[in-house]
Amino acid sequence: MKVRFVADRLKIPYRWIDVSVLAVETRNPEFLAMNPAGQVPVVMLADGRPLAQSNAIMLHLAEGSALIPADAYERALMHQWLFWEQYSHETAIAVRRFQKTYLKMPESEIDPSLKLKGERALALMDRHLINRSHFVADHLTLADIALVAYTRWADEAGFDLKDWPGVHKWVTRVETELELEAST
Ligand SMILES: N[C@@H](CCC(=O)N[C@@H](CS)C(=O)NCC(=O)O)C(=O)O
Repeated sequence: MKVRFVADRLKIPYRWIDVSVLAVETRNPEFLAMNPAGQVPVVMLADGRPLAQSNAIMLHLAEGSALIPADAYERALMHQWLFWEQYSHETAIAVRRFQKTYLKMPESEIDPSLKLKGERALALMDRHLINRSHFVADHLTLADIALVAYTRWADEAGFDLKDWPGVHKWVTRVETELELEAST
């Protein structure tokens, strides 16, 4: 969805192809030729070159746009959040959501450390958002888009965003900016 949000925001035309992880379509030879890691998302650029990893794709699509701050320090801060999202956020909230919602695993079978890790991530975001409208600078950047993608579905991962009101408010703001249907 991060890739789609950026493409829609920047009015970049695309053809969307659903690939089912559950049906193991990510292991087809044609898919592996595009991304040997066997993961979505992957894009095929207009010239036929593939690119994987959601944040790498966003960075490529958004080059030269207002979604990437012009100021070098602000740009570095945006990267700081993108790296953090991959290591400390997605690995807890997205993984729990996948296990609960798609694999339908009972709570007792889910690694309990994922809950704690997700709560820590949401608490850190909540603290950061005190007196801030966005993660970096005072406008929408890729940091917001990367973080909102799974945060807006945190309830499906077993987190109630009402416990982190700053995050909840920010999700609503970013959803409005991206013209998304409200998730909460
Ligand atoms: N860090 C990667 C994570 C990609 C990822 O984990 N994709 C999952 C679905 S959300 C997937 O394709 N899993 C299939 C698999 O690993 O076999 C990114 O942000 O693009």
